[in-house]
Amino acid sequence: FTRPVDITQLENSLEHSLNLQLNEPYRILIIDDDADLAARYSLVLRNSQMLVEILSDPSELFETLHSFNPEVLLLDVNMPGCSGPELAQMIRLHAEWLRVTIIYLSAETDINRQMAALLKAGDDFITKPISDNALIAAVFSHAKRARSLSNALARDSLTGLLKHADIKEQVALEVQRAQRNGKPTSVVMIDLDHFKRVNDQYGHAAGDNVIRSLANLLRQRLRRIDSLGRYGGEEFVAVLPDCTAEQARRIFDEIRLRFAALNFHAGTRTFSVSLSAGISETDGNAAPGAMLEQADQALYDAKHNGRNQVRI
Ligand code: GH3
Ligand code: MG
Ligand code: MG
Ligand code: MG
Repeated sequence: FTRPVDITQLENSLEHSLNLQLNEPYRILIIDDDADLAARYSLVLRNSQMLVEILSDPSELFETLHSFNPEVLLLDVNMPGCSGPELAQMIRLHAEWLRVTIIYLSAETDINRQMAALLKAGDDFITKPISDNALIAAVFSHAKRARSLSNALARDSLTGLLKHADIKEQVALEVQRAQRNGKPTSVVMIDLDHFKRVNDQYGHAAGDNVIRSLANLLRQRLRRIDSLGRYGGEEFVAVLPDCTAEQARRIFDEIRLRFAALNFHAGTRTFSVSLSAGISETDGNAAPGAMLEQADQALYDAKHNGRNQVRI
C-alpha cells in the first residue's frame, strides 16, 4: 500500500539536500540546420540565464546528450538528411533520456503534420516565428518541469531523501571538504529499534508510515547544509558539516526524544517507536568509508547498550 510520490514534498526536500542544483541554470540543446536561427534562439535563452548548446550535426546527438545532459531539446522538424521526429523517436528508445523534454520548433503550421510529429515522439510543438518572450516562457516552464521530475526520480520514493549511493557520495564530498577547510564534520547513522516487530504487529503499511515520519522529522530538524539519505530499509545517514560529534549528539538526542514521543496508529491501536544513532567525527585524515564504519560501530554500541540512545 505505498502511497504515490508526493512531488511537493520532494521539491521541498530538494532545497534541503542538493541546494546547489536549484541555482544551476537550465540546460537547453538546440538542433537546427539553420545556423543563424539557432544562434538567435540561443542568444535569447542565454540572456535569460539558460545554458545553451547548438548541435548542427545530428550524428553527434547521443555524445552531446551525455556530455551536456540537457533538460530541454529544441528540435527542428525539417532538416536535410534526417527529420526531427525520427531523432525524437531514437531518443525515446533510451530509457535514460526519458527525462529530456523534446519541443519541436518549426515553421510547420499544418495541424495534421504537427500531430503526426507529436504522435511519433516529442512533448510540445512551437511554431516559428515566435516572440522572444514566448520562447523564453515555453522553454522555462518545460525545463522547470523536466528538472523537478528528474530530481524526484533520483530520490527515494518513500521518503524523498537521497538514495544509498547518493548519500554515500555526499559523505565523501563533505569529509574531503572538511579535510581541506579544517572544520569538524559529523556523520550520523540512524536505525529504527525493533522494527521487525513493528511490521509484524502493525503491518507493513504502518511501518512505512513510521519511516516516512522519521524522514520528515529529520528534514525539519537539520540545517540546509546538512545532507540526508535513506541508507537502507529503516536506516538513515546524515552528514553535518561544521559540526562536532558532541554538537551532533545534542541535536540527535533531541530528535530521538521527539521521535519516541510520536504516536502512530494502526486501526484502533496506537504505538510508538524508538531509534538508535551512532556518530563519527572527522579527525583530519579520516577516509569517508572509515567515517561510515565508525558511525556504524557507534550505532552497534547503542543497540547493544539497550537501544533508544545516541552514541559517539
Ligand atoms: P534492531 O533494533 O536491532 O535494529 O532490530 P530491527 O528489528 O529493526 O532489525 P533490523 O534493523 O535488522 O531490521 C530491519 C527491518 O526493517 C527488516 C525489514 O522487515 C524492515 N524494513 C526494511 N525496509 C522497510 C520498508 O521499506 N518498509 C517497512 N515497513 N519495513 C522495512
Ligand atoms: Mg530546418
Ligand atoms: Mg532496526
Ligand atoms: Mg536496520
